Amino acid sequence: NSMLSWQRTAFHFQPEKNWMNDPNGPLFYKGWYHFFYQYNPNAAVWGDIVWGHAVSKDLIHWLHLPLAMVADQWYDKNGVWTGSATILHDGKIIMLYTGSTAEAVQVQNLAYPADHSDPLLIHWVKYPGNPVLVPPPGIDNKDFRDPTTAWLTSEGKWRVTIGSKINKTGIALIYDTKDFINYEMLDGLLHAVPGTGMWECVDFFPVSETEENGLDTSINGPGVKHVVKVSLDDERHDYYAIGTYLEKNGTWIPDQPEIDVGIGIRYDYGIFYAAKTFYDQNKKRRVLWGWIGESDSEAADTQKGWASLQSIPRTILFDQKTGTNLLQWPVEEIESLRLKRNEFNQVKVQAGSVVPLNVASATQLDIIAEFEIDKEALERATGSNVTFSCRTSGGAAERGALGPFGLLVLADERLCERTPVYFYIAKGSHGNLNTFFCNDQSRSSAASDVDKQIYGNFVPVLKDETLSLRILVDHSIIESFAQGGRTVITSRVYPTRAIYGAAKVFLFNNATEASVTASLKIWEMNSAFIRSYPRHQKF
Ligand code: DQQ
Repeated sequence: NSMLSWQRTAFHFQPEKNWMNDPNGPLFYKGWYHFFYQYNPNAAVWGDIVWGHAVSKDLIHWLHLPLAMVADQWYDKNGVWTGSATILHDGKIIMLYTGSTAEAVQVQNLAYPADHSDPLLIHWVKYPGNPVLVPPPGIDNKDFRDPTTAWLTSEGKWRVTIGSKINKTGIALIYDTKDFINYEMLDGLLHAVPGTGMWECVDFFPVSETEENGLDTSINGPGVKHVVKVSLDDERHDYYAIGTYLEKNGTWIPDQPEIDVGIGIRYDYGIFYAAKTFYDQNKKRRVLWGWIGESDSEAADTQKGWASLQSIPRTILFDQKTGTNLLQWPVEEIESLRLKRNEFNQVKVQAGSVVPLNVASATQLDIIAEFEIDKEALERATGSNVTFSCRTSGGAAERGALGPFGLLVLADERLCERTPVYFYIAKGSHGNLNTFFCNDQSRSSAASDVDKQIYGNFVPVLKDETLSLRILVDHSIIESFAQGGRTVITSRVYPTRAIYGAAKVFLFNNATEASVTASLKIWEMNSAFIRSYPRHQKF
C-alpha cells in the first residue's frame, strides 16, 4: 500500500511482502551467505510458518530465493519452526529445526541440501525418518523447540541444546549425537534459571578473551568463555550471560550469578528478539542476526502488506576492557553503502539548546558521534541517591544537571516529530557517575496507534573514555550503539512528517548545567539491492 510505503526500509533485510519473524540457520557456504527466516507467505501476521531463504555475497545486498521448506509433512504440518545449521567435517550441511506436528506437538527434524554442489542450496530434503527427537518425559508437548547449531565434544560427538521449561523455570536440555539421527539425552541441563519461563531460541557459543576475532562454535580451551543466550517467551526479550562451559557433564555456569541468563544483560534494550549467531569462517567472525518486529498496529501491518525486519547483522566480541559484557557492532560491509560524508567538529552544545546539523537527506544515515561533557559541571554537580531509569523517566524532556544530551533523529524541521537518542549521566551520592543510554519514542510520530515507550539501560563507561555513539537510521528503524556496542537499542518509529527529504537531524542538550562538545561524522546511506528471484524459473 503506497500510503505507508515510506516505512519500508532501504538497507535492512525484509521479504517483498507478508510476515517474517526469527532468523534461521544462517551460514556461509561456497562464497555465499545464506539466510533463512520464519515466514508467512499468506499474510502480514504470524501463521502458516515456512522457511524463507535468501543469499548474499556481503550480508547487505540480497537475492530472494524460493522457499527452502514448507509445511508438507505430518511432523511439521503446523509450521516449519526455528532451527540452526551445522557444518560437518566434510563441509556438508545439516539443518535441525522444530516442527509443530499435525497434533501441534513440538518435535525436532533433520533436513539437508539436496545438492551440495549448488552454492545457492536451493533444494532441501527432509530426512524420511523424521522426527529425530520428541519431547522427553516431563516436558510438555508445547515446550520443546529451537535446536542450536551443534558443537563437538572432546569425544568427537556432536552436542546440541534445546530450550524448554519446567513449571516456571527456563531450561536448556542437552543431547549428544554421532549422526544427527540418534540422540542421547544427558542427565543434567546446560543451564536452568527459576522464574524465567519458556526459553525460546537458545544460543550457545564461545568468545575469545584475548583475540579480536570470532570462534567456531566447537572451540574450547584456555582464554575461551562461553555465552548462553535465551529468548524469554513471557517477556519477548533476548538475554545473554557470559560464563564457563564444563564440557564433561555439559553444563554451564555464569561468571556472575546476579547477571545470569534471563535476569541480567540484554542484547538490545529496544525491539529485538529470537536472535541467533553463526560463525562466519569466511571472515573469522561471529555474526548476530535478530528479528525486529513492528511496533505499530496489526491493522497497519495488514495495510502495509508486510511486517518485520532483520537487524543489520552485528559482529559479536567479548569486551576485553570491561570483562563483563559483549560488544555488538554492525558488520563492516554496511560501510560500503556510505555515500556523502558530513563532518562536524567540536560543536559546542550549550545546556538547554538544540543545534541543527546540515545534512541534505536524513532518512538513511550512518552516524558516528563523540561527546565531551564540561568537566567543571561534572565536578560541580551534586550527587544523589535517586536511581535513574530510562524507561520510567520523563524521557528526553526530563532535565538533570548532566543530561540528557545526544541526537534527535527522524525529526522534522519544526521538531513536531523527533526521536532523541541520548546519554544521561546521574551522579551518585558517593560522587560516582552512572551513565545511561536511552531512546525516547514518545514524540516519534504524530500517529497515535504506535508504541511510544522510552527504551534504555545503563552503559559501562571506563575512566577517561569519551562517550560515543553509532546510529543507523533507515526510514522506520533506528539502531543505536553506545560505547562501541556495550549497550544497544533498536527502535521502530513511524514518523508521518519526518519522511524522505523532510527528515532532519539535530544535536540537543537538555541538561541544566553541563554543556557538551560533539564531533560527528554523518554519512548519507545508499539503498541496498534486495532483489526478487526470477519468477519464470520453475523448480
Ligand atoms: N518463533 C518460532 C518458534 C520460536 C519462536 C515460531 C520465537 O520456533 O520459539 O515461529 O519467536
